Amino acid sequence: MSRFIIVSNRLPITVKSENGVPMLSDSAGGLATALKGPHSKSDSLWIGWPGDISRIEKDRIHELEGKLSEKRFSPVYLSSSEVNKYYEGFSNGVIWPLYHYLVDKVQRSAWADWKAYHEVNQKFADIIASRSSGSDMIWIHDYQLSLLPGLLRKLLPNSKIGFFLHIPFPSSEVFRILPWREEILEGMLGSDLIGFHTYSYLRHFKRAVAKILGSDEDENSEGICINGRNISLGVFPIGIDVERFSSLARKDEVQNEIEGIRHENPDHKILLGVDRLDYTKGLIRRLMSFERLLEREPELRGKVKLIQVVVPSRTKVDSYEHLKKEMDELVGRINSTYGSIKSLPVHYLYRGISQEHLSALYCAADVMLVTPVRDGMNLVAKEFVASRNDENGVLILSEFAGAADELAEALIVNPYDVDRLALFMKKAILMSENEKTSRMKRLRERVFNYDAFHWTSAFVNALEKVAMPLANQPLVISSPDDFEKLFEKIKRVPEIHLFLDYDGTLVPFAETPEIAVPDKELLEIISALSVHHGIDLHLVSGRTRDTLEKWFGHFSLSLHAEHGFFSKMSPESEWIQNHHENPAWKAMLEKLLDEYTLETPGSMVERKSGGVAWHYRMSDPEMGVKQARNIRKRVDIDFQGSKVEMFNGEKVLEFRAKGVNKGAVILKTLQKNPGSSTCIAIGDDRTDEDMFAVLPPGSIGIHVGKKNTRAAFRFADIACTRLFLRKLSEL
Ligand code: GDG
Repeated sequence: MSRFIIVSNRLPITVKSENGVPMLSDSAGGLATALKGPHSKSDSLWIGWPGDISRIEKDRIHELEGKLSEKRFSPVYLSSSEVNKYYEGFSNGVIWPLYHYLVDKVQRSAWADWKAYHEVNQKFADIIASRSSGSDMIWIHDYQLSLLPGLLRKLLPNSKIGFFLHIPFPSSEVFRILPWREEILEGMLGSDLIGFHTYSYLRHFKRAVAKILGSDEDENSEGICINGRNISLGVFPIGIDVERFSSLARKDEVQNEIEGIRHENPDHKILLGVDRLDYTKGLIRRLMSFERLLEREPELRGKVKLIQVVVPSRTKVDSYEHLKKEMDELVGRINSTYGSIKSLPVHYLYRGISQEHLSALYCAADVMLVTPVRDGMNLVAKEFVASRNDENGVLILSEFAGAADELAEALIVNPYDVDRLALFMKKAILMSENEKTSRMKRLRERVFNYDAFHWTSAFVNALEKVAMPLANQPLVISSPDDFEKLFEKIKRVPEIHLFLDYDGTLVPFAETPEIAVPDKELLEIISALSVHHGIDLHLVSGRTRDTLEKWFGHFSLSLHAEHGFFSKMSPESEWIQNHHENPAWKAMLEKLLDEYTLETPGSMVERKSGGVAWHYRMSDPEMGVKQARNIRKRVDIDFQGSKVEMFNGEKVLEFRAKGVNKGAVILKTLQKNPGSSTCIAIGDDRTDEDMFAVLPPGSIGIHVGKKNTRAAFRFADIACTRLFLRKLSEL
């Protein structure tokens, strides 16, 4: 029976030991809250690390497991070395700073923890696979587990896998710093659906895939097509449990505490910050702005105070220890300069506080400061809004927090601009009651409508809808055993017509077409096939006659140049032109393509007799795709009625006379050889699909690579094609 499985680095509980007896307490984090609903309502399983259990006595572990299992939690135990390397090291020392654009905070020593990161992701994959029915819906969370979808896909090909990234996905310019960028992207792409908080994170991801893995960037599509699979991408901004925060704020105990906070300095305006100690949170710049406010606005001195709660975290890491020291010094400087015997401008609490206390602070604040230099979403901003049943209070929100995309009625600031942030603090303090209420009303509407439960159901519904993987997918052929099965099909046939594409099928793509010269190994394979009595060999390429002649003219085979515009059936015969249209459009088209080539660095025009091609392999991928689209639009209009056909190849836009295509080459061959109709066609791009489309029954179509195809079989790469052809020549 299939189930819903949630996977996160940490289980949403804390394990404590009371005299060696394991005790569980629920954690109130954002993720735990958001997923509490679906986890309690369904028969789901939640898999993750239960935290440090070293204090639990060995013979009590089964008791712990019983308690976990009652809550449908399934533990992944991690050793202290695994926690140090996978979690503290690679996740928090490399990915965390890099994805938050803080490249100088990347810990050089944690670079070496990649191996442990990979191993722990594999450990999660093995444990999930052992607990899965094989067709479950699995929702994986966050950057600690970015390899997991890919590893799991190999073990559970029929499961639906969703992945949500809770932190930003950075610009591809920053992401590509990572030496393991391919592995991380391929890991995430094992999913069927990948969710992000904002559209810009999604764009960055798509761009990184195009740039690093070389997929075509299709702006019109919401997803990515790679490895023969479609992966959906979506924007799902996380919400909070609004009712919990709103009702907490109404509790008597909280109301009393609000009175207490206000009573302490009744004429003071309160600015509030609540953050985990982290360099992403913009704490130093926030304090500097507050200092600037006091420096520039003497009349506010003694009338404003900043309450800053900082929750200790990652205390053993140098950069965090340094940040703590900087904070202490800055708070000391501000308080000693602007404080008085009666009051201090900064109230700095370096500890976690209770939910009730937090709620009281949210309600007592005149201004909430959420000014991270980078933050995936930031839940504090939403919790503040949900707590303000009085529709009062001003939210100052960094434009670099994901929440800024949703909470437009906040005062949106650049946290790096210390002067301006100080000005915004003043603006917020002096804001009229009317303006505060009207802004807060709108903020509350948004936060209440898109709450935690909306977030969960939006993601789960989208995951339910994504196409089931592997239906109608070509069979992957990878080993000599697999070849044997194919050979069984053709062994009894007297003659095989073998149609081979060249670029991307027999040789890898080179930066420019002229570099992709056949190597010694390939020439040996072609030579062996060409002398085989049972094989009628055809090379069907988009290349020109001259090139094919130069490289393969001396072999006993048929050459088809420019997608079949010209053919040469043997070394002795002449080239024949299969189509007799005079391409009147060609000169005009070449002129147009020359113009685009000038505007598009890295692009080039390839002139052929029957057509022309515009290559953009070497261009910036986004620009190349955009310019190709512009060219298509121009051609659609300017060449209406011309007998020109255009299509996208592998980073190339091809133009040729209508009716010329590789499929026509196969049809002509079969016409000449009625009765013996077994064909093998091997190719990698869109032009080869024309061959697969016309293959008669009993034939074999093989796509090389990772694209969607109508071929029934797939080779992973060129090495596989070559191995197959070598074995075929030995039959
Ligand atoms: C990741 C992303 C994204 C803080 N101090 C106290 C306290 N808190 C609670 C807040 C809030 C949470 O911690 C912090 O919110 P974040 O948004 O930073 O959440 P994280 O899970 O740390 O971070 C982030 C989030 O995932 C969700 O996708 O928004 O961008 O980095 O809930 O209330 N709670 C209590 N005492 C405190 O002193 N009780």
